[in-house]
Amino acid sequence: MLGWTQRRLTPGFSVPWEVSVTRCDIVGDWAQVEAILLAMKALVTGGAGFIGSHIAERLVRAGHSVRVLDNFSAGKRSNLAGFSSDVEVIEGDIRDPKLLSVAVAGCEVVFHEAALVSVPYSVEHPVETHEINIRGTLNVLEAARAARARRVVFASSAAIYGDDPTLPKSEAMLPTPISPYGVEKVTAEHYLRAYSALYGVETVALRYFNVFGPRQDPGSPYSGVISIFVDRAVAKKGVTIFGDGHASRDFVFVADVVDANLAAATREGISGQVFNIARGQRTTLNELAAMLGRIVGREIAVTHAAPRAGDIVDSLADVSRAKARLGFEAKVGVEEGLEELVKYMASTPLSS
Ligand code: UD2
Repeated sequence: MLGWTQRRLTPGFSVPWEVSVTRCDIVGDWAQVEAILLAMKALVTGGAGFIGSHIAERLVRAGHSVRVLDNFSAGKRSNLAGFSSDVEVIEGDIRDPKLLSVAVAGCEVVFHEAALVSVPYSVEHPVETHEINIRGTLNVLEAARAARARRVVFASSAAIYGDDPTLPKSEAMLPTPISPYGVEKVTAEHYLRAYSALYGVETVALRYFNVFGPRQDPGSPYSGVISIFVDRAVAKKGVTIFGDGHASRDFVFVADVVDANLAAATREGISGQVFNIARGQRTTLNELAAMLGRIVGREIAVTHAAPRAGDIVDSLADVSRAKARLGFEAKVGVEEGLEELVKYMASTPLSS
């Protein structure tokens, strides 16, 4: 494993992390020197989870130094397979401020993905999810402030929009969350903005819409609809659609969400801001089942059940702010992402 203060960009080319370009005696390749200067040390909280592990992997592949903090409640070591020797893994909880100060030490950017992500779970356990999603985020911000980290990029959620029927959802709308989870995410956003204004920690919040892709766990009743549908389709089973199937979501592929995170970590002049992260297109559940059928070459049997309590009907993001200020635009179409996910799920046995 590469040491924390020593990293290698190419075999045989290694420099101590702290070396500044004016002091370093690397001769020759300026592209390499530039890469060193642009490389960052990053902490990914929840870095063994679905989205966090994709962020960690992309950072590693781009030559950055990556530390992952995860309590492995939902995260899996198998999500780090393939690049685990290039990340430093700390097992622990964002509810532990002392551990966080160790985890953030020396990091320039923190990608804060750790959370209890289930809306229904937050409805059942609001005090527990408050502790993790609000107090835990405050702990991350405090650790970032103490460690003089440059920027915190936060995983917020479309849940902050609640059941406001206005479409598309724009960042200018007043948040009206209807679940503890939505309240927690918007509260955390307020903390981020305050930290940006008060303490000089740059902060950016990304409101994820319905993210899908490899490593999303299909195994719980709280799992994302696409992970459940693909898992069942690959196993040649039918799916259950809650409601008449006209409900729609703005699905966005996880690789695009990683792009958004990298832009949020590096763009200047966006501290204290929030951004919708989505494709800006709706797909209905019926369309999803039909698309999946085309991909697996077999019609998917659909059973309709009563709509899930608390579900919103339609979700669609206004993505113009992310495009204008982050330079972010989702590239992967829903069908293309589904194809990739089908291939992944067909070739990957479920692991715990
Ligand atoms: C997503 C996020 C959630 C929060 C919320 C904000 C996921 C997993 N959850 O919740 O964290 O950010 O957006 O609005 O991304 N459905 C079926 N059959 C199934 C499973 C689901 O029909 O087997 C339906 C479900 O009733 C809903 C739609 O699919 O109408 C999407 O459900 P979901 O759980 O994937 O995501 P959502 O939008 O409730």
